[in-house]
Amino acid sequence: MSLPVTDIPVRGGNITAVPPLPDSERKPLTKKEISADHPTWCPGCGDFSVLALYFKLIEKRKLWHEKITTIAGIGCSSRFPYFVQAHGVHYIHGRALPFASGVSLSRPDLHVFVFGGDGDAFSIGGNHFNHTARKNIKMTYVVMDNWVYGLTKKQTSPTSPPGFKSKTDTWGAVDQPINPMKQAIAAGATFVARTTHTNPNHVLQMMEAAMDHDGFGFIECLSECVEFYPGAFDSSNPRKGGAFNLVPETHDVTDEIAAYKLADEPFPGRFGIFYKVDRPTKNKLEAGIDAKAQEKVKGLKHWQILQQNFDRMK
Ligand SMILES: Cc1ncc(C[n+]2csc(CCOP(=O)(O)OP(=O)(O)O)c2C)c(N)n1
Ligand code: SF4
Ligand SMILES: [Mg+2]
Repeated sequence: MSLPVTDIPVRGGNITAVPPLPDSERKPLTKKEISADHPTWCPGCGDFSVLALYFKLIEKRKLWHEKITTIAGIGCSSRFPYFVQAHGVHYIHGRALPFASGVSLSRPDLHVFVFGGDGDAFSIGGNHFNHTARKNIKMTYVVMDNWVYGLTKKQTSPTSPPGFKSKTDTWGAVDQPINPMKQAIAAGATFVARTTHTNPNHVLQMMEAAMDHDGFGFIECLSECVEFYPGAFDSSNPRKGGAFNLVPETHDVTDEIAAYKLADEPFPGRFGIFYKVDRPTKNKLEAGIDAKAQEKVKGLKHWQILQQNFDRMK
């Protein structure tokens, strides 16, 4: 559906908004049109492949600039939005999800993609992860898990395995690591999947499935930090003598306990969708409240209702 040509008043005159072509006539964005700055990641970093697959997703699914937003916190992986020529935010460390929640709830027409690292997601942002998951706010969250803080040059992360030697654990990590899959399921995420940067087709498949899910879609994507944790995921990579085992076809994705059991398998474990259930999103629940309130205020605009409330407080 094309919009009418409109004049938008600006200082010094009007500008004419040209109506967009109908979706059916628009061409998918090309990589050239969606890539921004040259990524500053180390050569060989796993994050490159995740970015390349995001571009592929945008092209394949005909996602145009005005339909999506790309949000991240802080970290090497969180530099993501810099490299995407689209609306996006490089936000505060660990706070990408609350920001993304605001965007998702206020702009249900957008698809919100969030990218970040294991530290950003489970350390400083751990609290936000749990709450965004339980609220089932519609978005796709890809955690590029490299088992280390890359940007700050090798500290232990919440997913680093015991014994990992880093600047914060010179004798080797002693703490029990977080299992991102179990964490996501327990927190109430309604879509939980696992993939690895060394299998591009699988990454794309998981991103598409998460995007199509109506709710909080979480993907743990193993993404090697070749600088500070080289070889971490070799045992999951058939090209390095490892094993890439898919979730068994018989697995029931709505069975929470079965999903837990899959998540409990020792590394390299399984890849694919562990858990997927339908539960109303906060977006839908709030829209319902809003619609009921609208009936009472007889078509007032949101800002007018706010104004009324402020006036009452005077
Ligand atoms: C409030 C705050 N605390 C600490 C930092 C320092 N810091 C920046 S990135 C980061 C960890 C990044 O690790 P991760 O999220 O795993 O991303 P990676 O670099 O590994 O992709 C830390 C501790 C910061 N920028 N802001
Ligand atoms: S430090 Fe590690 S995570 Fe960061 S860009 Fe380099 S390889 Fe990637
Ligand atoms: Mg990391």
